[in-house]
Amino acid sequence: MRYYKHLRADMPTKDDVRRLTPNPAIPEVIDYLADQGVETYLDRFDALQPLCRFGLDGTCCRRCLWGPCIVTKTKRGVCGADLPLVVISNHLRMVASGCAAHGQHARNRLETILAILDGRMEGELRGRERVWWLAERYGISREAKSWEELARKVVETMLLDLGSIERKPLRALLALAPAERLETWRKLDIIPTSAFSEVCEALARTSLGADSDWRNVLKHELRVALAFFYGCVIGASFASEILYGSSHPIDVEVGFGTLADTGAVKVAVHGHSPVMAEALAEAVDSERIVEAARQAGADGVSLYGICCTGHELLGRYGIPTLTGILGQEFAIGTGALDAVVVDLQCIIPGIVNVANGFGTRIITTSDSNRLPGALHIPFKPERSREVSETILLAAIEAFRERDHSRQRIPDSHQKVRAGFDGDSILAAFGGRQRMLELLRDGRIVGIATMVSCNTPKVIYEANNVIIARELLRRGVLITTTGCAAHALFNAGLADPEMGSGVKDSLRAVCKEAGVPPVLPVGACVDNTKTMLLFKGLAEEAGLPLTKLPFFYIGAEPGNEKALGMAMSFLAHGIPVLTGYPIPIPVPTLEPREGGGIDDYVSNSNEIADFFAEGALEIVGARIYVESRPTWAAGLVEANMREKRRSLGWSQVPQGSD
Ligand code: XCC
Repeated sequence: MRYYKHLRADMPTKDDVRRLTPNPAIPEVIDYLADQGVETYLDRFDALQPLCRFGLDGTCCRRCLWGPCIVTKTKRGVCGADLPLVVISNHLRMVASGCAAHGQHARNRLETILAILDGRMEGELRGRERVWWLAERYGISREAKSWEELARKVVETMLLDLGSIERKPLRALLALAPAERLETWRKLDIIPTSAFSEVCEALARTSLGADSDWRNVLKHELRVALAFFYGCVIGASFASEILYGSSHPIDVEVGFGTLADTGAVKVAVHGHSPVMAEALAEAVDSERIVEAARQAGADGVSLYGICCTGHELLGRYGIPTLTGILGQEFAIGTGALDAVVVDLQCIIPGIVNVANGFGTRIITTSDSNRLPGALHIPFKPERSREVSETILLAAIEAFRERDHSRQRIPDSHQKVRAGFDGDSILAAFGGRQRMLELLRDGRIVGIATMVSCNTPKVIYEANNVIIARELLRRGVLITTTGCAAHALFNAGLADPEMGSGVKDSLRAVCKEAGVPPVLPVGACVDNTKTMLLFKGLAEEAGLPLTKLPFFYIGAEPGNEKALGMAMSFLAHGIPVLTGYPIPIPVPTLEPREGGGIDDYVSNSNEIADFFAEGALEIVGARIYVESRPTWAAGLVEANMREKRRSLGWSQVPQGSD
């Protein structure tokens, strides 16, 4: 391990990952790829060490051409910008970028709904309940003459939230946010307009000589975080439901072992948009594709999922997932995949090199996400069947041409019960009132959502898995999305039979409810489902979100989208744990000059202090940064116990019963 003193955190080497990852499939794949001379992110991460301190701390300012300026507590940039201004401006730009990214796939899905309504695309909208539900909340149910017209109005409203330049408050936020939060945000003056407008404002505000009051920049970050959630995340998640219907609990086998030779052409879908993946899922059984596969000597075409596109198909159809963002090279490195079809985001350029080593065809489908060396087949919703068949025929051709003898598939698969949402979780536990009772009496100590990405800065999947195991042992129920969910799947924690290592009282209630103690609720935009669950329980309790034992955990922060999600949960008053320092200087204790062994001064800064303390005063929650996963779980539990105590809820004995 490499120790970064100023972060007070380790970073693993490739060898550490190989020895210490909790995922049993990975050492075998790492060794195999090394044998084959194929480079992965692990090699590149090792080669880049040591990483730049100023980049890690967010103290390098590159927002104009006068610098770059490295600022410290005593040294300002050329324009006079000091450390808090540089750090928070950089941070805001990252959150704005995350907002743009989730906005991109919200737009992609919302436009698909309009294409169906206009008759430009074949298909029907399967999620009528979500349209009624939203229409009622937007106050447009009585105005529409037909169901289609209603759906159009709902989608147009969501598009306004995404991209209108009118200076009007974001509609979904007014319609869906808890009343207490609306009041808080109004007082803070952070109610956003549309997501894209707030992103533009963020870029303008952080340009040379613009907003130089770090507190005001931070206020805009909270505004962007709300636009991120109510404009983009809700837009994408609900659009998916309107298009394809809700997910339902479903049992599936997942992991690299599901690639074991079936004689089928194996195609992985990867990225975030369900639109192209859904079209492929329909086309695999078409006569033309079945026949083409047969002629190539294959037994049909099988689909697999990677990252969030994988979650979209997992929850609705039980299509197996393979891995999250950090495992994409490893999945291809099994040599089992004939093609990887990618849509939007989290598709790393390194996969082309690995794919070339195994004859796997990478097919890009969006102009926003091209890869040099890949085959590009633009996905057009209007010609979705035709394009899907062209893509699958290209995969079949790769199957025909490839050398299949170079496969090395680890025998690793896990049973998972996936496809939950707020309603199905409440139903399983007997409804809102009963679930609240379980929380009050301590059979469920608290609910944590474990979400977002993976990072090469921690041992592959380790932080997510260790924190989850520790929380289950302490009686905390977990919901999960995105790449965190893939890690928890691989560790067997979303298996409905999962029992050992779970606090007895939690195990008993999960058994009675027929659910695993880790509940997968979908892709990263489906954090809406956990938020609706939290909101429903808070309403039932008649309490603000800030008072309840809920937690947001990003154990392996890796993507700008994850920073935005953390900030949006924080703005809701839900405490955040980040499992590795994010680009904010970590406060340190330094020996006082001439002082004794216990005589230290705190070397902190305004931004770290805000996230650790100041946020508590204005939004009712704070960010914890803790890179040691067992300690991190302890912090979460302590916070939950503190809240239980102040609510007068029963105190549960610590540890396993
Ligand atoms: Fe991407 Fe969504 Fe993050 Fe995974 S979790 S690295 S955003 S695939 Ni959403």
